[in-house]
Amino acid sequence: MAEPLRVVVTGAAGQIAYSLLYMVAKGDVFGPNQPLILHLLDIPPMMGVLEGVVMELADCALPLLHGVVPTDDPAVAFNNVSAAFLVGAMPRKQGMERKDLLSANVKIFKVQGEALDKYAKKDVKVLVVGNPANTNALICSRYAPSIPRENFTAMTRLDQNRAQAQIAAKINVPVRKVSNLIIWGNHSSTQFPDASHAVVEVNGSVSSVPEVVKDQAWLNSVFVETVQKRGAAVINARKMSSAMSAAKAASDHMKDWFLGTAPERFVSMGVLSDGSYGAPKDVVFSFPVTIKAGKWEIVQGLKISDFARQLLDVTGKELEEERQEAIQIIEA
Ligand code: NAX
Repeated sequence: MAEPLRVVVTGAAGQIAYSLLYMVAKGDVFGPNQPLILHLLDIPPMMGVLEGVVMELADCALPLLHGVVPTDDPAVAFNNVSAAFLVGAMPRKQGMERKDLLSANVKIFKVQGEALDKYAKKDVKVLVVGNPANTNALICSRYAPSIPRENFTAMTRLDQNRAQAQIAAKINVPVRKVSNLIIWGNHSSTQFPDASHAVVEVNGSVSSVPEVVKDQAWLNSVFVETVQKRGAAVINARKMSSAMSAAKAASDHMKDWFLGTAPERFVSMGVLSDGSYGAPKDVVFSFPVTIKAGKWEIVQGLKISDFARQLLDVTGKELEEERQEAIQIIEA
């Protein structure tokens, strides 16, 4: 059997981690033959709760789980890790705008960037889940100069999975039949969920989603808004933010990053922008990517309609504004 891989989950006493830790520890992400040592980071007041999580992980009697390291010390948490799920942050509460979160959260990601730089493996793959995820990932990468910037990504996979579920329901096919949905831009209400390049398998043949849906007005309005506002809808119903689905999305993201995407298929990830599709450079922007041997590559050459262009510009502008605000907060 392979050597155990060290994986850190921050916010380990929180609600997303409660689902995520089980998925990771039972092999959903790194495969059924990869033993793991889980490092669990949270803040000092949560150490009691974390102890309960550690007990439950032990009580799951999971064969792949070779060790658990609970801690409130980033130096211990990030030591020698190959993968990092940065979940810990202040979650969005009912009625709270994402921008309110920026100030509280960018400082956390500066500290964690510095700790990754000092203690993690140099090829660590970092997935930022904590909001505002894109800008937190950007800040984190800036404070970890010894780690390649492409190793810092932000999660828009939950939005992609939500989009996929909406399309599957509309066409009335199982969700696994639908793929190549794109989330462009920020993980916020300005994101652009785009079905124009999506495909659906019907009776063994692959068709374009817009051709099957035959309702461009719905794709440009109800579909986009439903996905954009799904997080708020879950909060309204549950009185808490998405957790099980967020954990599943984090698993999907990291699994594809480690194990690669299927032929002809792409997934969406917030990655450092090189200006593709007219997006602003040097922000973490969600693009469609393919992944091979642990390296992502932005899918090129997709046609962008005038409608899409407008929405891409809006979300790009928001990310530039967030970057500016974040830098001001940190430098103040
Ligand atoms: P919880 O409040 O349940 O858990 C967060 C945990 O993080 C808490 O245990 C807290 O003590 C811990 N924490 C706070 N500061 C920390 C620090 N400096 N180091 C380590 N741990 C720290 O929130 P939860 O529902 O689990 O959500 C976590 C984050 O995910 C939030 O920022 C939330 O907004 C974000 N989300 C991101 C999504 C995405 O698609 N990118 C979707 C789901 C979710 O809303």
